[in-house]
Amino acid sequence: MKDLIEILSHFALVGEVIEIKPLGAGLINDSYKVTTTPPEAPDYVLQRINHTIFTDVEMLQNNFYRVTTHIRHKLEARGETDIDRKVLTLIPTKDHKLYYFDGENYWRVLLFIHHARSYDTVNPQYAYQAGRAFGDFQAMLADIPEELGETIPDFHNMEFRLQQLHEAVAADPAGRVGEVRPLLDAFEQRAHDMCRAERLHREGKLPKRICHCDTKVNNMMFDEQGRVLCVVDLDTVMPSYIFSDFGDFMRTAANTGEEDDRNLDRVNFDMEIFKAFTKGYLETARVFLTDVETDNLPYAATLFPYMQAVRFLTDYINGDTYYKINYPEHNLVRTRAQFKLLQSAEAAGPAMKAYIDECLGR
Ligand code: GN1
Ligand code: MG
Repeated sequence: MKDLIEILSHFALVGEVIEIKPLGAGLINDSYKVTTTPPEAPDYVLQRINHTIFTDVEMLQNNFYRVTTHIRHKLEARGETDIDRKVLTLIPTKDHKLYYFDGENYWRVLLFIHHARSYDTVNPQYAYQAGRAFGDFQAMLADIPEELGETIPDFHNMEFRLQQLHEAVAADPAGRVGEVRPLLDAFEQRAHDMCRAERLHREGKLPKRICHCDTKVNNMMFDEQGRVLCVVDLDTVMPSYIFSDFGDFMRTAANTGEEDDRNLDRVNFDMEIFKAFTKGYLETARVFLTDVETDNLPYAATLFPYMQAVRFLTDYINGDTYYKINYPEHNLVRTRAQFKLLQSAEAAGPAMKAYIDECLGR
């Protein structure tokens, strides 16, 4: 607490800090809620940036600043009110920098959004709203003037993720490859088809756009009336295929079980959530989407459970060096749950296509 206060003293805060407590359950950064006095003074979120994952903190924070400033201007132009709750606000340091480096760690401060909450599961009504919000997020960023950097190069590049898996298997540093052979075989069978996005991109048929790239359902804030306020967790906002945002939302929200469910019977692809999100997403995003993009939305819904399964399994084989784990086989349990979700999404492919055609009136 004392150290955190020292860190906060470098930022241009209003009010005096009276409480700092851990916030949220992200797998990557550490976050704290910072309460200040007097009560009218804003509260903040202090975050320690995981710079082993986001190695270029300068680029990360520049992207963050550009994206939030661009969205803020769009909201102002639309005449929106209460804008501080509808887009994240970075608080600079006293020497006008976007982060503070204490010699060991990188820190940033954001304005805390009051009376907002996120959910780990959503009903169709919320999914519809989230679809509209993520489509709108992409639409607002479609004309951002500067080129954004890739904060994690090849983040959602399926060919690259498979290559990482192959390297892990070849090295087998934790001696775990033997026990996961059947999973590896199942992943190999699908590898070619799952790399379709990279092929389409190379053929010039699929653009990269500014995407959120971590559209987990809990990265969306709702107000007390259940209306979407804003999208949070902007570290991975970067150029990608729109499949990233569509697919990762489905992966997390359209799963009837948990991301790390041990009971695979609970894990299934929920078509009601798919329909609700897709309807909202197409309403705000169809103005800029191409046919190749819309035709491949069912593929995106399978790509992300697959990619996440590959990433979890790679980390398991590497001896759990990337994701925070709660018990030794956690990454393997996560892998199996994502694989089950993939199989369920694959089975729903024709129904997904039919629904998209219906939405687009074709
Ligand atoms: C990580 O930290 P969190 O939970 O928002 C990861 C995502 C994964 C997700 C899996 C930078 O996100 O890509 O989909 O875990 N973020 C990074 O739960 O790797
Ligand atoms: Mg998150």
